[in-house]
Amino acid sequence: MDQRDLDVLDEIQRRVLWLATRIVDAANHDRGAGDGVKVGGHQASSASLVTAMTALWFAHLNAEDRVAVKPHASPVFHAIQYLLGNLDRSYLPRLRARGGLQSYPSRTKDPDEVDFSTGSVGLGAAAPLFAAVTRRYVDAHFGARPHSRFVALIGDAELDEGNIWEAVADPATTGLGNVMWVVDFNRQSLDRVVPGVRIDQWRGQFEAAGWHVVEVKYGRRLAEAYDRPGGAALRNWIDAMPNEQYQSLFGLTGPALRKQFLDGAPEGIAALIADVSDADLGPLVTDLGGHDLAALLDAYAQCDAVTDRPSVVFAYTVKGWGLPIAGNPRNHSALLTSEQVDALRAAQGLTRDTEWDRLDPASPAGIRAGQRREALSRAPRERALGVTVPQATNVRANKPISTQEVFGRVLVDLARDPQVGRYLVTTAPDVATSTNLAGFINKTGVFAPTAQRSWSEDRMLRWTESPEGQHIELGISEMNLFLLLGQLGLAWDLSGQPLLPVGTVYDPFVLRGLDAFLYGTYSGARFVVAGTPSGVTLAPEGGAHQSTITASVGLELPGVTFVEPAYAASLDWLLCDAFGHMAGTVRPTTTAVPAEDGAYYFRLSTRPVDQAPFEAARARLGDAVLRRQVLAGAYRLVDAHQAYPHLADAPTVQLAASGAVLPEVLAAAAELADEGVAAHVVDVTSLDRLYRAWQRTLRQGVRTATVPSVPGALRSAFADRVPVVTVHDAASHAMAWLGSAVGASAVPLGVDEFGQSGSVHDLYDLHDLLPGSIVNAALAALSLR
Ligand SMILES: Cc1ncc(C[n+]2csc(CCOP(=O)(O)OP(=O)(O)O)c2C)c(N)n1
Ligand SMILES: [Mg+2]
Repeated sequence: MDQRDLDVLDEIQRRVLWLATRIVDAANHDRGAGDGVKVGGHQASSASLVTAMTALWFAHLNAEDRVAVKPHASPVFHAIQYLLGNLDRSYLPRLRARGGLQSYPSRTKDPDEVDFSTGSVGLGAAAPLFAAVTRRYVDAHFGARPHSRFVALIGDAELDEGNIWEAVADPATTGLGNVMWVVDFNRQSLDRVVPGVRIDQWRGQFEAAGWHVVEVKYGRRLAEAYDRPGGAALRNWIDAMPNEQYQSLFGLTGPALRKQFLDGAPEGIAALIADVSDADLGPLVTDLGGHDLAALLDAYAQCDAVTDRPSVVFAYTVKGWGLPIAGNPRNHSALLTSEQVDALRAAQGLTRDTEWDRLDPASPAGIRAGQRREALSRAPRERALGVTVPQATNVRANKPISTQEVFGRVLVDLARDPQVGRYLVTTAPDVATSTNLAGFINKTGVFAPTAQRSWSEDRMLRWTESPEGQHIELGISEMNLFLLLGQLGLAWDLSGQPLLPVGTVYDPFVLRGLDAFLYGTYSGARFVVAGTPSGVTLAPEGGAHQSTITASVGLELPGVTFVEPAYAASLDWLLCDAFGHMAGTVRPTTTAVPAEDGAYYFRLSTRPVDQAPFEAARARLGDAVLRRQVLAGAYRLVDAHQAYPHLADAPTVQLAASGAVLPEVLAAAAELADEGVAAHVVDVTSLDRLYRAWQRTLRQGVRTATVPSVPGALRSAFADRVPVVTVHDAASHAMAWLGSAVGASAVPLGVDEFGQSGSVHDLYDLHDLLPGSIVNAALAALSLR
């Protein structure tokens, strides 16, 4: 790239800086009087990345490359998309407005094409690494895709997030030469100038994990000064200076700047800068490489040349570069005053009439933008897999069996399916065998970029590692699990191949990965995750492994369908249906279930459960009706009036339960019958679908001021206005709403304390989940009426 090209890029980056700054300014100052809540936006954090991002989009990236943008640099991203012609001008004054540009880049909400959502720092940063893991898998299984580079633009304080290092350290992410992280190394976080010089520690951590590290520390002015006689001493002094002192220079000029710069400096430094004028001193000593286009492009090229491992570029930058707030320790959410914005506009040669203009298409900068727009345009990608997933597998259970075991068997059976099998990919954070993925692993093998020799023979588990394997094993990091699931679930877009990803995790540790779970679903990823075993039913495992709030988490997470079946056939149907939704090919029999587009969370158990009651319900309702109700979220497992005709006129209750506690609930119903109370038993297979159905009709009523109807899923399983006992191996709160939904009093039973070790019976006793307690709860519900 010659000087003329660099000058064009420099002109472009000045415009990017202006637009990014003005986008935030307009959000705060141009829109009508607000509601007292600050609008916000990050002019300083944006300015910091202007050079690195201009170099990427206007000189370095190819159409197939994918980039995660530091959340608070979203104005820079949108400014660039606007200059490229990919964003309508009407959006520019609408940062942080409803339907406008999102505060942080969003795949699903922004009007221009965002590759990775970001916002929760650390997660978006790691996402491209897992997208590259996914690409390596896709290339090995489905043929090489056009080459992509996966880039992350990361704030330096993001490196304080542990998930970054979990991702870097995992063997599954090694050797990915198509990954480049660019660290916006401005030495400032939100609150402060970060103390100490941390680069040596970070460099060591990356290198220990096998990464290629590049530092872009100084710009050309300083590089030239270092080449002069005595330059080495100057460099040593700047290198050794504490961050806080260095950052303080940005706010100073003239003799004050010189004095501060020399404070603590060794003998001779003053003489070295004696011939630098006061006016030139600031630009000289703050001349950092992260604002030197040529130095950055050179660093990117160095990363391209290293193809056997990921690269990280430490780009030394100035937070607030080019703005009056540069380097100010309190600049994180500082906004320029209107006068300062006016001055910046004037310095750009722009007026109020021309301030939002694109680059003149006839100018060299405008021509470059036009060329880059073409070079970066991509063909649309297909989301649907387009294969037919069966409604059920061949898995049969004729003895007591746990849902965890059925889950493993269904996956093995689907792995044999000629259409579906090859798209399945499983992953687990070191719990594959203890969550029943062994059968699948035996059948399909473990994924490794190159075939590995197996050193031990184990007939129960053949751990064969090769590029054909369909299980990706992770170290114990639930963050990594959900980050990988999220990226496998976006493979249709980021790697041009839809997949059917499945992850397993001990249910309590869903919470450990929760922010990454949310990240994946916020990004619109489709995957299945099984939390197993769950609740206190994993009894001897004890309190530290018992999950109680996960049912509520599953119920409440948007973009996630939460299911908790108890019986083998219902799990089989639900899992096949989930894959059908993910493949984009759900058949008409499941129209009772509204359109779902996202992830599925199966909460499972290791408790073997007798299947006979389910078969009795199947005989009573018929296969088709039962399946439809199971998918809709609930069915009547026992109809008291059919089971106990002599109780036709007796007081009636309904016992609603999910998952492993159903045997106790059935026993309670039998006891109640002995006491002359008719108790229906409702198996709630998906609390989530049921709740959504209820909410839909309620909201419809609220919005249209009409009387809400009772949704079909509730009507077919529950009796209207009949008292309810809910029984759940989870916080009692999750099911408590069912009382209002059926219009009757309710007594919710569940686990609301930390648990301890014991047998299932011991723990059910401790938490009032035994039949005797359920009977008493039913009598209480009847008397509350
Ligand atoms: C998980 C999480 N915690 C906290 C925040 C709030 N936050 C946003 S930016 C930021 C500081 C980031 O500093 P750095 O990464 O160095 O970015 P800079 O603005 O300096 O470029 C913080 C604490 C967040 N967005 N996400
Ligand atoms: Mg920073």
